[in-house]
Formats: sequence, C-alpha cells, structure tokens
Amino acid sequence: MNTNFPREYATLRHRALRRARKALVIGATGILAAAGVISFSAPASAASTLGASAAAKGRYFGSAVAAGHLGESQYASTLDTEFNAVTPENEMKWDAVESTRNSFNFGSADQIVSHAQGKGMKVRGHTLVWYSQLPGWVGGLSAGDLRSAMNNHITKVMQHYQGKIYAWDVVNEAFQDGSSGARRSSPFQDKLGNGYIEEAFRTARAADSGAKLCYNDYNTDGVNAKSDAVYAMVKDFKARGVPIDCVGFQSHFNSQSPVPSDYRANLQRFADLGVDVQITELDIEGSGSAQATSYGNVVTACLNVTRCTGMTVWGVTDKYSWRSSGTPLLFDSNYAKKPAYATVLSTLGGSGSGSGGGGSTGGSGATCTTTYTRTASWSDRYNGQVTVTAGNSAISDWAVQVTLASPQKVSTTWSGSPSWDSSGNVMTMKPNGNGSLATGASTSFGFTVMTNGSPAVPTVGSCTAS
Ligand code: G2I
Repeated sequence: MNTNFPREYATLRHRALRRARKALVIGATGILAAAGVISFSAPASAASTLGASAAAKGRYFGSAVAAGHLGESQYASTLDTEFNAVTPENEMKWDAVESTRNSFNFGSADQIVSHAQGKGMKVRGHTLVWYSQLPGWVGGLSAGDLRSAMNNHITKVMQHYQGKIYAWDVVNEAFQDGSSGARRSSPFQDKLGNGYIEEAFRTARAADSGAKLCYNDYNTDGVNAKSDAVYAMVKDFKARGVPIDCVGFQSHFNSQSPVPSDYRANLQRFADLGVDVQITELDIEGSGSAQATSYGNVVTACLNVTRCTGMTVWGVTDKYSWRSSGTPLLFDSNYAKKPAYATVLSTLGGSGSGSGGGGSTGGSGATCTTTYTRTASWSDRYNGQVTVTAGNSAISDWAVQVTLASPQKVSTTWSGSPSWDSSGNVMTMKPNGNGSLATGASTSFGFTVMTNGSPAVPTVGSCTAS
C-alpha cells in the first residue's frame, strides 16, 4: 500500500487548483480583450435536471427502469438527461435471474447495468430475497435445501455485479401489513423462521462487502405498527452487529395512502439508528398541483434528513408505470414534464428550462449535451471522458459539472480547465481556451479518479452553453 498517497494527492490537487485559477484568469482576460463587453457566463448556474440538482445536494435522483424500453429513444433520452441512478424494475428479481435452480440468466439486468455505467449513473439492486416473483421450484424445497438455495442465490447474483451496485435490497417486504407487526408468510419465513433475514444480510456482506445492504418495504413510510416492527429489527441488528447499512422506504402513495405527516420524523428515527435511508419506489397517484405538493413534501423530507442519501421514482413515464391509470410519475405518457416535475426540480434547488429535456440549458438558444464514458480502469483508479456536443446552433462557451462520491478524488484532468467547490467533490469543467463549437460539433475532456476503495461512478451534470 502506498502510505504517501494523501500527501501526493494534496500536492496534485494544489497544483491542479493553481493551474485552474491561472487558466480561468487567462481565459477571462482573453475574452475581455477580444470582446470588450462582458457577456461571459457567471460561475455554474443552478442545475437544470433532477439528477444534477440532487447531486448538488449530495443525493442521487433515480428511476426504476425496464430493459425492454431502453431502445425507445424518448424513454432513453429522458432517463439519460434527468436521472443519475437506476433500479431495474423487474430484471434482477429471482424469477428473472434464476428461474431454474443454479442456472443464472443476467441478460436483461446486464443491459440496464451497462447502460447506467456508460452514463455514470448509480445502480440500486432490487431485490435478492422476496416472497413475490419467486420461481415455483423455490417453494418446493425442504428447509435445508431452501437455506442453501437462498444463500447461493444471494452470493451468485451479488458476485456477478460486484463493484457495480451502490445498494442492494437484500430482503424486500418481509413484514405483514396492519397492526400485528408480524413477519409475512413466505417460503423463507415459513421454513427457516425469523432468522432468515439475518442470514440473508450476513451472506450478502460476505458476497460483496462494497455494496450497501438495505431492508426495503412499503406502508412503513410513517410511524405505524409495521414500521415499528421494522424499526425493532434494525435496532436489534445494529445492536448485535448484523450487517445492515440502509432502509428503503418504497413510498407508493395515493389518496387512500397519502404522504404521512410524520414521514420526515420516521425517516429520521431510522437514520438515528445508524443506517442510511433511501426513498426507493416513489410514485404518487393524482395530477396537477395536489400531486406536485405531495412530491415536494417527499423531497423536502429527504433533504431534511442528513442520512437520506437519495430518491428513486418507480418509473420514467406514466406510460409504463405499474399503475399507469393513476398517472403517478413526473413525466406524462408523452414524456412532457408535469407540474410535479417542476416542484421536485425547484425543491432540489434546480431551475427549469421549461420544456423538453435534452440534457442542456443556456441562453439565446445555445445548448449542449454530454455523454460520459469510462475509458480505462485500474485497481485503484479509472479514467473518465466527457464529450460535449453543441445543440442546434453554434456555441461560444460551455461548462459541465462532474460530481464525485467521496472518498473518490480526481487526481488529474486533461483537455479542460477545472475549478472545484469547497468540498473538493464537485468539479466544474470549462474549455481550455476557446470554447467555440459549431452546430452539432463535439469536444472531449478527461480525468483520472482515484477510487480510494469506492466503486461509485461520477455524476455528470447537465451542460450549460452560451
Ligand atoms: O408493485 C410495485 C412494487 C412494490 N415493491 C416491490 C417492487 O418490485 C414492485 O414492482 C412491481 C413492478 O413495478 C411490476 O412491473 O412488481 C410487480 C410484480 O410484483 C411488477 O409486475 C410484473 C407483472 O406482475 C408481471 O405480470 C410482469 O410479467 O411485471 C412483470 C414484468 O413486466
């Protein structure tokens, strides 16, 4: 191990900062001299997408994704523009990956994971042990056989995705609804007893120690008998050293099951146990300002809980929602942004361009888009490349924000002029000299990231052009 690393890194950063400051001064002087008038852009403006605004608040904003829709261009472009995390909606479930015992099929799930990796998005793994979408053979096993099948399933699936998953829903929906606080009947519960949940988490930690391990459930969003039962389990796990890192709150709401008034308080009491909390399957039936207000309340609650690390909506568009007729999502079935979208964006501190998406904003028609690619990887670091492409008119300047998840750090950059926020995690990249690009033309910049042990992928925010 290189024990000099922190020092070396500090020197590199120091040099990079010096270079950046110098480059900015030279750049600004050049423009002043040439133009005489300052129309030059200010520092990075408010982010204009859900993902970039959430990243500016240290969170991710994700969507459930179905592999079968990735080929639809509006679906993919809305996903790629707005979101910086994904959860496979069905593709990682037991019936999808192991319909026959010990014969694994990762095709559709791999498609989602590689799409996400190519775009620098986080991936939530959903789900390893759940009573539903279980192939028939699982229910027919004896207790001993079921135990080894469960542990084999967890191990093989997690190892296949090692280093690529931010957090796994290790166990999903293990508790009954209502006031009993009891565990839900399932092959696991009925044959292995209460201990199966603990066993699943221990097996999961052994399979991939780099992924966060979550318990995920619904109707646990406020303080009630069901969430009390989950709370008691998490408290017991923490007390006994059973590995659990996070609790997911699905947050499927409608008029019968509205956002509870103690939503934030409930998230906070779990966070106080020493776990992260995440909003994992958010959707709210309804429309217009009522729906928008409820969405805003959920986002506010997450932002007000330090350990609420991110939010995921359960689908990109109403068109493909599991409860489409309730129009519960942020984009309508024609991919138009709904009032709820605007409220979520502004609650996240972002500012909208008003229409269309497309991954870009800017004054007087100047737009640009970005694509991110990991171009090389080593055991301790990787190279990332961002390609900036001008939209339907020529541009004279651009800026792109790249956010790294701590403890990852950029050690060097090329073909751009970087500046950093005070945390050192948010890099704003501007052109090295002349930022002019003809309509549709591209340029690229690159950087090396020291992983410091974290498998995270960087978040590339929207591109600002003038
Ligand atoms: O039910 C909503 C969610 C509740 N929490 C756990 C989530 O995993 C669950 O997701 C839904 C998916 O959104 C649906 O898409 O889980 C359902 C299954 O329990 C999914 O529905 C299934 C249909 O029932 C199947 O007929 C279909 O083959 O989707 C499958 C794939 O399209």
